[in-house]
Amino acid sequence: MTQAATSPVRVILVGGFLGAGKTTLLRQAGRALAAQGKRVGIVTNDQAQNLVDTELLRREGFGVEEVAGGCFCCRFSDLLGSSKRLLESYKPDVLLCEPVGSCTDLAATVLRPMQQFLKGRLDVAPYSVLVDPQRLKQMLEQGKRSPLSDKVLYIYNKQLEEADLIVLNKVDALPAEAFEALRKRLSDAFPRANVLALSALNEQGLGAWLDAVHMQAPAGQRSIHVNYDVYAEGEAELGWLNAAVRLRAANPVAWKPVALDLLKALKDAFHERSAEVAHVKLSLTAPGHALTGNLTSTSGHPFLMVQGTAEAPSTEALLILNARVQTTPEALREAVEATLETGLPRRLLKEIERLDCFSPSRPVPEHHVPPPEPCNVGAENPCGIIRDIFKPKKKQANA
Ligand SMILES: Nc1nc2c(ncn2[C@@H]2O[C@H](COP(=O)(O)OP(=O)(O)O)[C@@H](O)[C@H]2O)c(=O)[nH]1
Ligand SMILES: [Mg+2]
Repeated sequence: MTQAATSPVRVILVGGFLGAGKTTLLRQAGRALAAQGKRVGIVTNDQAQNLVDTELLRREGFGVEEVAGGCFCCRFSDLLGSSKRLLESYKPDVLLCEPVGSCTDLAATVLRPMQQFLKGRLDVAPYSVLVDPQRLKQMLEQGKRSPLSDKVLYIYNKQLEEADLIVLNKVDALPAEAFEALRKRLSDAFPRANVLALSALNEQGLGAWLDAVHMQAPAGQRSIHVNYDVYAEGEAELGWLNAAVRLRAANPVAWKPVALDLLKALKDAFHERSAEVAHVKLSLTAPGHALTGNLTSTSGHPFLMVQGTAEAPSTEALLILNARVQTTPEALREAVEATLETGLPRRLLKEIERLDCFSPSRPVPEHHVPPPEPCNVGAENPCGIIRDIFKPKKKQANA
């Protein structure tokens, strides 16, 4: 008996800078697809173990695999292994993938290799890159005083250059006029990409995005010029910390205020040290209780929130903390260790079960597949940073 041929599974990669809303979009898209009766597999990615996102998405009931210890491009074999495992054991109808938020050049190092190595089994969707409008607005308004360094902004720019779809997220977070002005600037600056507006959090525009990533359109075909020295230096300017801390108390504790106070204390600690937060994320889990907290900048009006269930107080919880902050690993570790002492109630006993702190090492992709048709995006400005891209183009001087 011959086996019926199965159609390839659509794989949807969602990139974009740290804190832009990738995991939120994957979660909401996963829920919407599951409501249509589809099985949703997800591959998450981090430079270290103990990723809050993985735990959060597993809690939702999706089939989740994690590629840890390096980004998708440097751990492509692991990504391939995880995707195959999900395809064979979980049998998803759709596969969603979230690369690390400081990565770029993914069309050449992840999307095209995936298409090549899993030909006939996976079908790569147009590549979406998410943008946080507040972060973008801050960069444009503050110019050279922008808290993120030029090399980090270089990565930010490269991420946008290679997008098939630029998704301006958090439409709920800005007045409509300001949001529309940003959307127009993105369209003008990146004319090759389709720019969509979305609120991943409240699902505004989610249907239109899902339609766009299910269209048969060119995916990951852009060739961009990436200067790997600048890219590596940009990533190295970000301190990365993942920690797992067991918290115990003699009497039951209500964990929500604990999570909120800890995030506030971390924000103050980074502010005092002039260290710009790219994204600090925490989860607190106790029996029947799961909270997630986020902080997506230090300066301006930091976006700080804690979501989750508030069940009966308990005497023990596991805190997982992921911090990506523009500072050295040593300074990051010092700030976090000090804040775990001062920002948590004194009556809590803290046991650090694991703490990894480093800055990402130079990206060395396993594969680099050129596009079918070469194009020269960024070649004229190989070290361009996001600010420059939005500057009005100078008229050519007459000779
Ligand atoms: N207001 C608002 N917040 C959002 C939206 N999407 C994500 N966020 C918040 O942005 C923060 C970072 O989101 P996350 O999905 O973890 O970002 P990631 O680092 O790109 O995966 C979280 O606090 C989210 O709740 C949105 O559409 N509107
Ligand atoms: Mg995430």
